[in-house]
Amino acid sequence: MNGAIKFSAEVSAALDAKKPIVALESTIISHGLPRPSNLEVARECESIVRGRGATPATIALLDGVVHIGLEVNELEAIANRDDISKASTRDLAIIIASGKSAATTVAATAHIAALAGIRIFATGGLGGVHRGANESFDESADLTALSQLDMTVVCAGVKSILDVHATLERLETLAIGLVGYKTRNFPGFYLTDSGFEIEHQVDSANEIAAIIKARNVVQTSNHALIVANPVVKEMPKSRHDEILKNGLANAQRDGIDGKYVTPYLLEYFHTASNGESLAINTEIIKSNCALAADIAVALQ
Ligand code: PSU
Ligand code: MN
Repeated sequence: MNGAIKFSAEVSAALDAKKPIVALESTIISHGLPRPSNLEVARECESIVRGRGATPATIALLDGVVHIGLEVNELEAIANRDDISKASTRDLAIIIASGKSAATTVAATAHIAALAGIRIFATGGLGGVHRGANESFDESADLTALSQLDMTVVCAGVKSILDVHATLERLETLAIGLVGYKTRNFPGFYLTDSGFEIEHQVDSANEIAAIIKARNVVQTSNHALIVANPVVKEMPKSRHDEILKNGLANAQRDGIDGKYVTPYLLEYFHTASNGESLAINTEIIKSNCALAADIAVALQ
């Protein structure tokens, strides 16, 4: 690829040797977690992936260059610099051409990972259909991106700030595959169970690897596969629902919309729960990184 794309030494070596690689997104670092936890979690995620025999490829844009795999100072920049915007797929070329910097969402990260031939991706919770989307039309570009990419995404379902039922319907329409990891209850990010069922349960990384191979045989791999991995220790539902209600009301009061809604609500959760949601979010990401690495290794 050309000069607008740079691989880290580690990712470049792994690609050459055809070793298992896991893509990691950066919006969660810049806009989903507060400093200084964001950098700590980003580093831990990378080391979890390495510890299970795969190579982490954290993806972001720095000063007009797409980075696939970040060096130590680059990961710090994504966590700590104030000029890191939030880029979805449509923003990529604009950020590159203007020499700016941005963290990549699930949509943008999956797009770049697929370009590089990376097929496994770990995140926290997917974007989806927002509550009130029938009026606001706010549906994450994560869904459209995943409807057209060969990617297996490990996540704790979709964020509980969303309209989960509408999001599940959209996943079906968009032919995005969905399996529950050791569960048939669709996880709700901070909650282990969103209240909706999943048809298919898998119980091991090997089973998921077999599905990925079968996707190639029947050529459904041009749409993503979601592996929904529930968090072990959830937030008490009554507290969750209370915080969410207040967060949504505050967002409306403050006129928050578009790409700012999700970071606003996550930040609201972290503050209002006195860090409880932060601890859960951290567990979610770490556990998803571990499973994604196991899948990448099982695929070899
Ligand atoms: N998962 C998390 N924290 C996050 C995100 C996911 O635990 O911050 C990010 C992802 O980058 C996802 C984005 O793509 O939130 C969704 O934003 P939106 O709803 O604006 O599409
Ligand atoms: Mn949106």
